[in-house]
Amino acid sequence: MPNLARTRAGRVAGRVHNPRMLAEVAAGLAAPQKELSPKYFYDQRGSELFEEITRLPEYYPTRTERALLEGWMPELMQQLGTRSLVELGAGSAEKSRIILDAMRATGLGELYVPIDVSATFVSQTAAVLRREYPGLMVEPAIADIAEELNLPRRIPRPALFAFLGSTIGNFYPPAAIRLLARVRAAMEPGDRFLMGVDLRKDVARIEAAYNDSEGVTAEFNRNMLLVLNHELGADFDPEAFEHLAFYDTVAHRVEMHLVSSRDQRVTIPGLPPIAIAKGESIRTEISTKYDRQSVAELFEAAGLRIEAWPTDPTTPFGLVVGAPA
Ligand code: SAH
Ligand code: AVI
Repeated sequence: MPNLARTRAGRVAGRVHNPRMLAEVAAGLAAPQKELSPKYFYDQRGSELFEEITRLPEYYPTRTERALLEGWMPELMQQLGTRSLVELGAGSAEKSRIILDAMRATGLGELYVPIDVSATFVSQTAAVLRREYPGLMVEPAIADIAEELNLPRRIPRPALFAFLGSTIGNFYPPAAIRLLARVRAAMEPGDRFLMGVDLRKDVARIEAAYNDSEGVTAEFNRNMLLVLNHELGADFDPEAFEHLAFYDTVAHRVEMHLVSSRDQRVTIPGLPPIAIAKGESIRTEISTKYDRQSVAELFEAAGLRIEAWPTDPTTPFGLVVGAPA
């Protein structure tokens, strides 16, 4: 089965049965630089920790993006006449409400499709939104967007596809291009794509956002090991790993790692024991930072073009509107 959320249900008679996740984790931990996908951050606790991150003083992206959306959505929605909002990686849909409000104000909004790998979280979000927006159809889709979008069959058009929060930056370029090409393939004439991108800026400011003083990001990072313990029956000791986040000025991205504080051996049922040396790390996330040129290159490779980019020079974040090329 292609996505984490579906496989998460896969416990058979008390035994873990999640072959796809197991294979992915096995490959990642066998690589010279051990690596796990950031999609494994987001169980219920991980999603809550991310929400906490968005409220931290150091984590500027969320509040900056929100201000841009507030300033710009009413006019954009008037222009586009959007009937459906399809949102990738929607999470709690906190900022999506700004788009939904603007869509409601036009009187044209019919459908909201929040897509997320975090099944319980997105189902809760959908239930809350149905109460907040009577008259709006809310049809959540559970999908690993690296693999599929799992869209409903009927989507009233024109639709706005949205991918907020700079989550695109958590995908390596080939995967990011495949994902955007998938969005492009789902678009019809008149549809638009709205993407939030965190922009290159002062390194100290970026690094502070991923090394907050309250240690919430560190807890979010370690939570991935608890997800593996729960889903795969692994025996990671999160306390035996230190949070590390730094900015790579050549690749223009933050890297998050978990660094082993001692020589240790981890057991995951179905795999040979995994030796992790003191000081060795597991990379858990990249968070790429963009400029206009790098976004244009991604879009071009995916068959999209930049139609509008309403940043102002003082904001360290971009909201890009894309259209089929
Ligand atoms: N859009 C929200 C949430 C961002 S957090 C915001 O801007 O604040 C990233 C969200 O993407 C989480 O809800 C997470 O569950 C989801 N996500 C991460 N990787 C994913 C994947 N591969 N497929 C689907 N959803 C994913
Ligand atoms: C979801 N994503 C865009 C966040 C980011 O900034 O890359 C996840 C995150 N990782 C650490 N803090 C927040």
